[in-house]
Amino acid sequence: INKILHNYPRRSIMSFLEDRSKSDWQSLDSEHYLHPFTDHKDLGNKSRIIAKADGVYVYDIEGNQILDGMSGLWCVNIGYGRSELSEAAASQLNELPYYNSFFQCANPPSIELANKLDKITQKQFNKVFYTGSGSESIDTMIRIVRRYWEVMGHPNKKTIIARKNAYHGSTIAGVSLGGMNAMHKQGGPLLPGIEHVDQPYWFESDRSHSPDDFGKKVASQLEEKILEIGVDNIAAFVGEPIQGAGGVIIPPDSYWPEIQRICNHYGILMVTDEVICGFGRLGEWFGADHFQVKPDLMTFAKGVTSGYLPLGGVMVSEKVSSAIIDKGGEFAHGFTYSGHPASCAVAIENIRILDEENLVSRTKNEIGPYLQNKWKSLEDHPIVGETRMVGLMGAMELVPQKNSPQRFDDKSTAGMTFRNFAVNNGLVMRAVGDTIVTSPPLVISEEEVDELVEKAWICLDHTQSEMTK
Ligand code: PXG
Repeated sequence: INKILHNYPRRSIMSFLEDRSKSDWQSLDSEHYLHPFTDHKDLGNKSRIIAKADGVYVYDIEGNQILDGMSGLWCVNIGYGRSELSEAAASQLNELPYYNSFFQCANPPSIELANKLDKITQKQFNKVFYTGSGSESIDTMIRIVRRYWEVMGHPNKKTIIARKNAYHGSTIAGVSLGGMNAMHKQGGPLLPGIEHVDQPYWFESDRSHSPDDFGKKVASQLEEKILEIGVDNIAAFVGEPIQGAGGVIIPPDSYWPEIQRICNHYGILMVTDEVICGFGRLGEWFGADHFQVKPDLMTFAKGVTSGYLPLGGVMVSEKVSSAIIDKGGEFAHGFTYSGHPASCAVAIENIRILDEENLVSRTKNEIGPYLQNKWKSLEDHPIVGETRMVGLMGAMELVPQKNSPQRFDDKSTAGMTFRNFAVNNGLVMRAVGDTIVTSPPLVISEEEVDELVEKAWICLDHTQSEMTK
Protein backbone atom coordinates (compact mmCIF):
# COMPACT_ATOMS: atom_id res chain seq x y z
CA ILE A 1 0.00 0.00 0.00
CA ASN A 2 2.73 2.45 0.93
CA LYS A 3 4.39 1.78 -2.38
CA ILE A 4 1.24 2.78 -4.26
CA LEU A 5 0.73 5.84 -2.15
CA HIS A 6 4.23 7.10 -2.64
CA ASN A 7 4.23 6.36 -6.33
CA TYR A 8 3.22 9.87 -7.28
CA PRO A 9 5.85 12.22 -8.67
CA ARG A 10 7.44 14.30 -5.99
CA ARG A 11 8.30 17.91 -6.53
CA SER A 12 11.75 18.84 -5.49
CA ILE A 13 11.84 21.43 -2.77
CA MET A 14 14.62 23.25 -1.11
CA SER A 15 14.91 22.13 2.44
CA PHE A 16 13.61 24.84 4.69
CA LEU A 17 15.37 26.40 7.68
CA GLU A 18 18.11 23.86 7.96
CA ASP A 19 19.38 25.39 11.16
CA ARG A 20 17.20 23.09 13.30
CA SER A 21 16.53 19.40 12.97
CA LYS A 22 12.99 18.07 12.87
CA SER A 23 13.27 16.82 16.43
CA ASP A 24 14.59 20.19 17.62
CA TRP A 25 11.55 21.91 16.13
CA GLN A 26 9.29 19.36 17.75
CA SER A 27 10.76 19.65 21.20
CA LEU A 28 10.78 23.45 21.10
CA ASP A 29 7.18 23.34 19.93
CA SER A 30 6.19 21.07 22.75
CA GLU A 31 7.97 23.21 25.35
CA HIS A 32 6.53 26.59 24.44
CA TYR A 33 3.54 26.39 22.19
CA LEU A 34 -0.13 25.92 23.15
CA HIS A 35 -1.92 24.80 20.00
CA PRO A 36 -5.58 25.37 19.14
CA PHE A 37 -7.90 22.37 19.57
CA THR A 38 -5.06 20.10 20.66
CA ASP A 39 -4.70 17.60 23.47
CA HIS A 40 -1.07 18.23 24.33
CA LYS A 41 -0.78 14.94 26.20
CA ASP A 42 -1.61 13.18 22.92
CA LEU A 43 0.61 15.45 20.89
CA GLY A 44 3.72 15.14 23.01
CA ASN A 45 6.60 16.21 20.86
CA LYS A 46 5.32 14.71 17.62
CA SER A 47 3.91 17.80 15.92
CA ARG A 48 3.95 17.72 12.16
CA ILE A 49 6.08 20.63 11.02
CA ILE A 50 4.81 21.98 7.70
CA ALA A 51 7.53 24.04 6.10
CA LYS A 52 6.56 24.82 2.52
CA ALA A 53 3.72 24.68 0.05
CA ASP A 54 3.01 24.97 -3.65
CA GLY A 55 -0.20 24.57 -5.64
CA VAL A 56 -2.31 21.96 -3.85
CA TYR A 57 0.64 20.40 -2.01
CA VAL A 58 2.20 21.11 1.37
CA TYR A 59 5.61 19.77 2.40
CA ASP A 60 6.71 18.80 5.85
CA ILE A 61 10.12 19.69 7.24
CA GLU A 62 11.58 16.50 5.77
CA GLY A 63 10.26 17.33 2.31
CA ASN A 64 7.41 14.81 2.27
CA GLN A 65 4.76 15.93 -0.19
CA ILE A 66 1.17 15.94 1.08
CA LEU A 67 -1.88 16.69 -1.08
CA ASP A 68 -3.86 19.24 0.89
CA GLY A 69 -7.45 18.06 0.57
CA MET A 70 -8.49 20.71 3.14
CA SER A 71 -7.03 23.92 1.64
CA GLY A 72 -5.28 24.50 4.96
CA LEU A 73 -8.33 25.08 7.15
CA TRP A 74 -10.87 25.49 4.32
CA CYS A 75 -9.21 28.71 3.20
CA VAL A 76 -6.46 28.42 0.58
CA ASN A 77 -8.93 28.70 -2.30
CA ILE A 78 -6.47 29.75 -5.01
CA GLY A 79 -3.80 27.30 -3.83
CA TYR A 80 -0.34 27.90 -2.41
CA GLY A 81 2.61 29.70 -3.91
CA ARG A 82 0.85 32.51 -5.79
CA SER A 83 3.52 35.18 -5.94
CA GLU A 84 0.90 37.78 -7.02
CA LEU A 85 -0.40 37.68 -3.44
CA SER A 86 2.95 37.77 -1.71
CA GLU A 87 4.02 40.63 -3.99
CA ALA A 88 0.81 42.54 -3.28
CA ALA A 89 1.49 42.14 0.45
CA ALA A 90 5.14 43.16 0.15
CA SER A 91 4.46 46.24 -1.92
CA GLN A 92 1.65 47.37 0.37
CA LEU A 93 3.83 46.78 3.44
CA ASN A 94 6.45 49.03 1.87
CA GLU A 95 3.92 51.69 0.90
CA LEU A 96 1.77 51.77 4.03
CA PRO A 97 2.16 48.80 6.40
CA TYR A 98 -0.51 49.96 8.79
CA TYR A 99 -2.94 52.67 9.48
CA ASN A 100 -6.26 52.50 11.28
CA SER A 101 -9.77 53.09 9.95
CA PHE A 102 -11.02 54.80 13.12
CA PHE A 103 -11.33 58.59 13.58
CA GLN A 104 -12.48 59.33 10.04
CA CYS A 105 -9.51 57.59 8.35
CA ALA A 106 -9.29 55.02 5.58
CA ASN A 107 -6.59 53.62 3.28
CA PRO A 108 -6.77 52.94 -0.46
CA PRO A 109 -6.70 49.10 -0.41
CA SER A 110 -9.51 48.88 2.15
CA ILE A 111 -11.69 51.23 0.08
CA GLU A 112 -10.86 49.43 -3.17
CA LEU A 113 -11.71 46.08 -1.57
CA ALA A 114 -15.02 47.41 -0.22
CA ASN A 115 -15.85 48.42 -3.77
CA LYS A 116 -14.89 44.98 -5.14
CA LEU A 117 -16.95 43.22 -2.45
CA ASP A 118 -19.94 45.33 -3.42
CA LYS A 119 -19.56 44.03 -7.02
CA ILE A 120 -19.36 40.32 -6.18
CA THR A 121 -22.12 40.22 -3.55
CA GLN A 122 -25.90 40.32 -4.00
CA LYS A 123 -27.34 43.71 -4.68
CA GLN A 124 -28.88 44.28 -1.24
CA PHE A 125 -25.32 44.51 0.14
CA ASN A 126 -23.78 47.94 -0.04
CA LYS A 127 -21.36 48.10 2.89
CA VAL A 128 -18.66 46.03 4.55
CA PHE A 129 -17.35 46.12 8.13
CA TYR A 130 -13.82 44.68 8.32
CA THR A 131 -12.47 42.37 11.00
CA GLY A 132 -9.40 40.19 11.37
CA SER A 133 -11.03 36.74 11.44
CA GLY A 134 -14.21 34.72 11.19
CA SER A 135 -14.76 34.81 14.95
CA GLU A 136 -14.48 38.59 15.04
CA SER A 137 -16.89 38.74 12.11
CA ILE A 138 -19.41 36.72 14.12
CA ASP A 139 -19.01 39.00 17.16
CA THR A 140 -19.40 42.03 14.91
CA MET A 141 -22.47 40.58 13.22
CA ILE A 142 -24.13 39.95 16.60
CA ARG A 143 -23.47 43.55 17.65
CA ILE A 144 -24.76 44.92 14.33
CA VAL A 145 -27.92 42.80 14.45
CA ARG A 146 -28.73 43.82 18.02
CA ARG A 147 -27.84 47.44 17.31
CA TYR A 148 -30.15 47.40 14.29
CA TRP A 149 -33.14 46.46 16.43
CA GLU A 150 -32.19 49.01 19.08
CA VAL A 151 -32.17 51.86 16.57
CA MET A 152 -35.37 50.52 15.02
CA GLY A 153 -37.06 50.93 18.41
CA HIS A 154 -37.19 47.22 19.33
CA PRO A 155 -34.61 46.94 22.11
CA ASN A 156 -36.00 43.60 23.27
CA LYS A 157 -35.17 41.89 19.98
CA LYS A 158 -31.90 40.35 21.18
CA THR A 159 -32.19 36.60 20.74
CA ILE A 160 -30.34 34.98 17.89
CA ILE A 161 -31.28 31.53 16.68
CA ALA A 162 -28.54 29.24 15.38
CA ARG A 163 -28.19 25.50 14.86
CA LYS A 164 -26.81 22.62 16.91
CA ASN A 165 -23.45 21.39 15.61
CA ALA A 166 -22.83 24.71 13.85
CA TYR A 167 -19.34 26.24 14.03
CA HIS A 168 -19.10 30.01 14.31
CA GLY A 169 -15.67 30.46 15.88
CA SER A 170 -13.88 30.41 19.20
CA THR A 171 -14.47 33.78 20.85
CA ILE A 172 -17.13 33.69 23.57
CA ALA A 173 -19.72 34.93 21.08
CA GLY A 174 -18.56 32.44 18.45
CA VAL A 175 -18.63 29.50 20.85
CA SER A 176 -22.04 30.54 22.19
CA LEU A 177 -23.55 30.96 18.75
CA GLY A 178 -21.99 27.73 17.51
CA GLY A 179 -23.68 24.54 18.54
CA MET A 180 -20.71 22.38 19.52
CA ASN A 181 -21.35 20.57 22.80
CA ALA A 182 -17.67 19.99 23.53
CA MET A 183 -17.01 23.72 23.23
CA HIS A 184 -20.05 24.71 25.29
CA LYS A 185 -18.73 22.59 28.16
CA GLN A 186 -15.52 24.64 28.50
CA GLY A 187 -14.88 28.18 29.67
CA GLY A 188 -18.47 29.30 30.23
CA PRO A 189 -20.74 30.97 31.05
CA LEU A 190 -21.80 31.48 27.49
CA LEU A 191 -23.36 34.57 25.99
CA PRO A 192 -27.04 34.94 26.84
CA GLY A 193 -29.72 35.40 24.19
CA ILE A 194 -28.80 32.53 21.91
CA GLU A 195 -31.04 29.56 21.05
CA HIS A 196 -30.31 26.47 18.99
CA VAL A 197 -32.50 24.41 16.69
CA ASP A 198 -31.68 21.13 14.97
CA GLN A 199 -29.35 20.91 12.01
CA PRO A 200 -30.56 19.65 8.60
CA TYR A 201 -28.48 16.46 8.76
CA TRP A 202 -30.49 13.91 6.81
CA PHE A 203 -27.99 11.03 7.00
CA GLU A 204 -27.91 11.25 10.79
CA SER A 205 -31.73 11.25 11.01
CA ASP A 206 -33.81 8.08 11.07
CA ARG A 207 -34.20 8.67 7.30
CA SER A 208 -37.92 7.99 7.51
CA HIS A 209 -38.66 11.18 5.56
CA SER A 210 -37.59 12.02 2.04
CA PRO A 211 -34.70 14.52 2.18
CA ASP A 212 -37.04 17.29 0.98
CA ASP A 213 -39.68 16.59 3.64
CA PHE A 214 -36.93 16.32 6.21
CA GLY A 215 -35.49 19.70 5.15
CA LYS A 216 -38.87 21.40 5.59
CA LYS A 217 -39.48 19.66 8.89
CA VAL A 218 -36.16 20.77 10.37
CA ALA A 219 -36.63 24.31 9.04
CA SER A 220 -40.03 24.45 10.75
CA GLN A 221 -38.21 24.25 14.10
CA LEU A 222 -37.17 27.85 13.46
CA GLU A 223 -40.82 28.86 13.37
CA GLU A 224 -41.55 26.88 16.54
CA LYS A 225 -38.64 28.55 18.30
CA ILE A 226 -39.77 32.02 17.22
CA LEU A 227 -43.24 31.34 18.59
CA GLU A 228 -41.82 29.87 21.80
CA ILE A 229 -39.49 32.82 22.55
CA GLY A 230 -41.85 35.41 21.08
CA VAL A 231 -41.13 37.26 17.85
CA ASP A 232 -40.70 40.50 19.82
CA ASN A 233 -37.58 38.99 21.36
CA ILE A 234 -35.99 37.56 18.21
CA ALA A 235 -33.33 39.43 16.29
CA ALA A 236 -32.01 37.01 13.69
CA PHE A 237 -31.40 33.53 12.39
CA VAL A 238 -27.80 32.59 11.58
CA GLY A 239 -26.55 29.56 9.65
CA GLU A 240 -23.67 28.35 7.56
CA PRO A 241 -25.09 27.65 4.07
CA ILE A 242 -23.39 24.26 4.42
CA GLN A 243 -22.06 23.44 7.89
CA GLY A 244 -18.33 22.94 7.47
CA ALA A 245 -16.60 21.98 10.70
CA GLY A 246 -19.74 20.08 11.75
CA GLY A 247 -19.09 17.57 8.95
CA VAL A 248 -20.12 19.20 5.65
CA ILE A 249 -23.83 18.95 6.37
CA ILE A 250 -25.49 19.76 3.04
CA PRO A 251 -29.11 20.71 3.69
CA PRO A 252 -31.81 19.29 1.42
CA ASP A 253 -32.85 21.78 -1.29
CA SER A 254 -36.09 22.51 0.55
CA TYR A 255 -34.31 23.79 3.67
CA TRP A 256 -32.95 27.27 2.92
CA PRO A 257 -36.01 28.56 0.99
CA GLU A 258 -38.15 27.55 3.97
CA ILE A 259 -35.78 29.35 6.37
CA GLN A 260 -36.01 32.42 4.16
CA ARG A 261 -39.79 32.22 4.11
CA ILE A 262 -39.97 32.02 7.90
CA CYS A 263 -37.50 34.90 8.41
CA ASN A 264 -39.48 37.06 5.96
CA HIS A 265 -42.81 36.10 7.50
CA TYR A 266 -41.72 37.05 11.02
CA GLY A 267 -39.57 39.98 9.90
CA ILE A 268 -36.37 38.74 11.50
CA LEU A 269 -32.93 39.20 9.98
CA MET A 270 -31.34 36.31 8.13
CA VAL A 271 -27.57 35.87 8.29
CA THR A 272 -25.43 33.42 6.35
CA ASP A 273 -22.03 32.65 7.84
CA GLU A 274 -19.95 32.43 4.67
CA VAL A 275 -16.58 31.95 6.39
CA ILE A 276 -16.13 28.61 4.60
CA CYS A 277 -18.74 28.74 1.81
CA GLY A 278 -17.76 32.19 0.49
CA PHE A 279 -15.32 33.03 -2.29
CA GLY A 280 -16.11 30.24 -4.70
CA ARG A 281 -16.11 27.12 -2.52
CA LEU A 282 -19.60 26.05 -3.67
CA GLY A 283 -19.21 27.16 -7.29
CA GLU A 284 -20.80 30.56 -6.65
CA TRP A 285 -19.24 33.59 -5.01
CA PHE A 286 -21.23 32.91 -1.82
CA GLY A 287 -23.23 30.06 -0.34
CA ALA A 288 -26.36 32.23 -0.35
CA ASP A 289 -26.03 32.46 -4.14
CA HIS A 290 -25.89 28.67 -4.40
CA PHE A 291 -29.03 28.23 -2.29
CA GLN A 292 -30.67 31.28 -3.90
CA VAL A 293 -31.52 33.05 -0.67
CA LYS A 294 -31.09 36.72 0.15
CA PRO A 295 -29.51 37.25 3.55
CA ASP A 296 -29.48 40.62 5.33
CA LEU A 297 -25.91 40.09 6.52
CA MET A 298 -23.07 37.75 5.59
CA THR A 299 -19.98 37.03 7.68
CA PHE A 300 -16.80 36.07 5.82
CA ALA A 301 -13.06 35.41 6.37
CA LYS A 302 -10.73 32.60 5.17
CA GLY A 303 -11.17 32.51 1.36
CA VAL A 304 -11.27 36.32 1.07
CA THR A 305 -7.44 36.26 1.13
CA SER A 306 -7.09 32.53 0.45
CA GLY A 307 -5.60 32.54 3.95
CA TYR A 308 -2.42 34.37 2.85
CA LEU A 309 -3.07 37.09 5.45
CA PRO A 310 -5.75 37.32 8.15
CA LEU A 311 -8.90 39.19 7.15
CA GLY A 312 -12.61 38.91 7.82
CA GLY A 313 -15.68 41.03 7.59
CA VAL A 314 -19.43 41.41 7.60
CA MET A 315 -21.39 42.34 4.49
CA VAL A 316 -24.27 44.55 5.54
CA SER A 317 -27.40 45.16 3.48
CA GLU A 318 -28.65 48.63 2.66
CA LYS A 319 -31.64 48.09 4.93
CA VAL A 320 -29.46 47.41 7.98
CA SER A 321 -26.58 49.81 7.25
CA SER A 322 -28.86 52.75 6.49
CA ALA A 323 -30.81 52.21 9.72
CA ILE A 324 -27.64 52.10 11.79
CA ILE A 325 -26.15 55.13 10.03
CA ASP A 326 -29.29 57.28 9.85
CA LYS A 327 -30.81 56.49 13.20
CA GLY A 328 -27.85 55.29 15.26
CA GLY A 329 -25.01 57.80 15.18
CA GLU A 330 -21.66 56.30 16.10
CA PHE A 331 -21.51 52.50 16.16
CA ALA A 332 -19.11 51.88 19.04
CA HIS A 333 -17.30 48.89 17.61
CA GLY A 334 -14.07 48.12 15.77
CA PHE A 335 -10.68 46.46 15.79
CA THR A 336 -7.11 47.71 15.50
CA TYR A 337 -6.79 45.64 12.34
CA SER A 338 -10.16 46.55 10.77
CA GLY A 339 -9.29 47.27 7.13
CA HIS A 340 -5.61 46.31 7.48
CA PRO A 341 -4.00 47.64 4.28
CA ALA A 342 -1.80 44.62 3.54
CA SER A 343 -4.61 42.12 4.13
CA CYS A 344 -6.92 44.17 1.92
CA ALA A 345 -4.28 44.41 -0.82
CA VAL A 346 -3.93 40.62 -0.76
CA ALA A 347 -7.72 40.20 -0.85
CA ILE A 348 -7.99 42.44 -3.93
CA GLU A 349 -5.40 40.34 -5.73
CA ASN A 350 -7.06 37.11 -4.57
CA ILE A 351 -10.46 38.21 -5.89
CA ARG A 352 -8.84 39.31 -9.16
CA ILE A 353 -7.36 35.81 -9.58
CA LEU A 354 -10.62 34.06 -8.65
CA ASP A 355 -12.36 36.24 -11.22
CA GLU A 356 -9.86 36.33 -14.10
CA GLU A 357 -9.02 32.64 -13.88
CA ASN A 358 -12.74 31.80 -13.72
CA LEU A 359 -12.10 29.71 -10.62
CA VAL A 360 -15.67 30.11 -9.37
CA SER A 361 -17.34 28.95 -12.58
CA ARG A 362 -14.67 26.26 -13.01
CA THR A 363 -15.70 24.95 -9.57
CA LYS A 364 -19.34 24.94 -10.62
CA ASN A 365 -19.03 23.57 -14.13
CA GLU A 366 -15.73 21.72 -14.53
CA ILE A 367 -13.53 20.60 -11.68
CA GLY A 368 -16.41 20.49 -9.15
CA PRO A 369 -18.45 18.01 -11.21
CA TYR A 370 -15.24 16.09 -12.03
CA LEU A 371 -14.44 15.57 -8.32
CA GLN A 372 -18.10 15.02 -7.40
CA ASN A 373 -18.30 12.19 -9.89
CA LYS A 374 -15.14 10.49 -8.63
CA TRP A 375 -16.11 11.14 -5.00
CA LYS A 376 -19.43 9.38 -5.63
CA SER A 377 -17.51 6.29 -6.78
CA LEU A 378 -16.22 5.94 -3.20
CA GLU A 379 -19.76 4.81 -2.33
CA ASP A 380 -18.77 1.46 -3.89
CA HIS A 381 -16.50 0.91 -0.92
CA PRO A 382 -17.97 -1.43 1.73
CA ILE A 383 -17.50 1.04 4.63
CA VAL A 384 -18.93 4.13 2.91
CA GLY A 385 -22.59 4.82 3.72
CA GLU A 386 -22.97 8.09 1.85
CA THR A 387 -20.94 10.63 -0.08
CA ARG A 388 -22.05 14.18 -0.73
CA MET A 389 -20.49 17.25 -2.29
CA VAL A 390 -21.37 20.72 -3.57
CA GLY A 391 -18.76 22.62 -5.55
CA LEU A 392 -15.50 21.46 -3.97
CA MET A 393 -16.77 20.82 -0.45
CA GLY A 394 -17.74 17.28 0.41
CA ALA A 395 -18.02 14.51 2.94
CA MET A 396 -18.29 10.74 3.21
CA GLU A 397 -19.82 8.79 6.05
CA LEU A 398 -17.94 5.75 7.36
CA VAL A 399 -20.28 2.95 8.46
CA PRO A 400 -19.80 -0.63 9.61
CA GLN A 401 -22.45 -1.94 7.26
CA LYS A 402 -23.78 -0.53 4.06
CA ASN A 403 -27.48 0.35 3.66
CA SER A 404 -28.10 0.18 7.36
CA PRO A 405 -28.64 3.10 9.72
CA GLN A 406 -26.10 1.60 12.09
CA ARG A 407 -22.95 3.62 12.84
CA PHE A 408 -19.71 2.54 14.45
CA ASP A 409 -20.15 3.00 18.21
CA ASP A 410 -19.61 6.28 20.11
CA LYS A 411 -15.97 5.56 20.76
CA SER A 412 -15.33 4.68 17.12
CA THR A 413 -11.84 5.27 15.85
CA ALA A 414 -12.78 4.81 12.18
CA GLY A 415 -12.52 8.50 11.25
CA MET A 416 -9.24 8.98 13.12
CA THR A 417 -7.80 5.79 11.63
CA PHE A 418 -8.60 7.09 8.16
CA ARG A 419 -7.22 10.53 8.86
CA ASN A 420 -3.97 9.40 10.43
CA PHE A 421 -3.28 6.87 7.71
CA ALA A 422 -4.06 9.48 5.06
CA VAL A 423 -1.72 12.13 6.38
CA ASN A 424 1.07 9.61 6.84
CA ASN A 425 0.62 8.67 3.21
CA GLY A 426 0.50 12.02 1.54
CA LEU A 427 -3.12 13.19 1.82
CA VAL A 428 -4.77 15.65 4.23
CA MET A 429 -8.45 15.22 4.99
CA ARG A 430 -10.34 16.03 8.19
CA ALA A 431 -12.26 13.52 10.26
CA VAL A 432 -15.33 14.84 12.08
CA GLY A 433 -16.17 11.75 14.10
CA ASP A 434 -16.69 9.12 11.42
CA THR A 435 -17.38 11.68 8.72
CA ILE A 436 -14.45 12.36 6.41
CA VAL A 437 -14.54 15.83 4.89
CA THR A 438 -12.67 17.39 2.02
CA SER A 439 -12.35 20.90 0.63
CA PRO A 440 -9.39 21.09 -1.75
CA PRO A 441 -8.05 24.28 -3.37
CA LEU A 442 -10.23 25.45 -6.27
CA VAL A 443 -7.18 25.25 -8.56
CA ILE A 444 -6.87 21.47 -8.17
CA SER A 445 -6.24 19.73 -11.52
CA GLU A 446 -7.96 16.58 -12.81
CA GLU A 447 -4.79 14.54 -12.19
CA GLU A 448 -4.64 15.83 -8.63
CA VAL A 449 -8.31 14.94 -8.14
CA ASP A 450 -7.51 11.43 -9.38
CA GLU A 451 -4.68 11.24 -6.85
CA LEU A 452 -6.96 12.46 -4.05
CA VAL A 453 -9.67 9.90 -4.79
CA GLU A 454 -7.27 6.99 -5.38
CA LYS A 455 -5.55 7.71 -2.10
CA ALA A 456 -8.90 8.05 -0.31
CA TRP A 457 -9.87 4.58 -1.55
CA ILE A 458 -6.66 3.08 -0.19
CA CYS A 459 -7.26 4.83 3.13
CA LEU A 460 -10.75 3.29 3.20
CA ASP A 461 -9.24 -0.18 2.64
CA HIS A 462 -6.83 0.40 5.49
CA THR A 463 -9.60 1.69 7.79
CA GLN A 464 -11.78 -1.29 6.96
CA SER A 465 -9.06 -3.74 7.79
CA GLU A 466 -8.23 -1.95 11.06
CA MET A 467 -11.91 -1.83 12.08
CA THR A 468 -12.40 -5.56 11.47
CA LYS A 469 -9.37 -6.40 13.63
N1 PXG B 1 -17.58 30.64 10.99
C1 PXG B 1 -17.38 29.51 10.30
C2 PXG B 1 -18.48 28.96 9.43
C3 PXG B 1 -16.14 28.86 10.37
O1 PXG B 1 -15.95 27.72 9.70
C4 PXG B 1 -15.40 30.60 11.87
C5 PXG B 1 -16.63 31.19 11.75
C6 PXG B 1 -14.37 31.26 12.73
O2 PXG B 1 -13.34 31.75 11.96
P1 PXG B 1 -11.88 32.04 12.60
O3 PXG B 1 -11.18 32.80 11.50
O4 PXG B 1 -12.07 32.88 13.79
O5 PXG B 1 -11.26 30.72 12.91
C7 PXG B 1 -15.13 29.41 11.17
C8 PXG B 1 -13.79 28.77 11.31
C9 PXG B 1 -12.14 22.85 11.39
C10 PXG B 1 -11.99 24.30 11.62
O6 PXG B 1 -11.37 22.10 11.99
C11 PXG B 1 -12.92 25.20 11.11
C12 PXG B 1 -12.76 26.56 11.37
C13 PXG B 1 -11.68 27.02 12.10
C14 PXG B 1 -10.77 26.11 12.63
C15 PXG B 1 -10.92 24.75 12.39
O7 PXG B 1 -12.99 22.41 10.62
N2 PXG B 1 -13.71 27.41 10.89
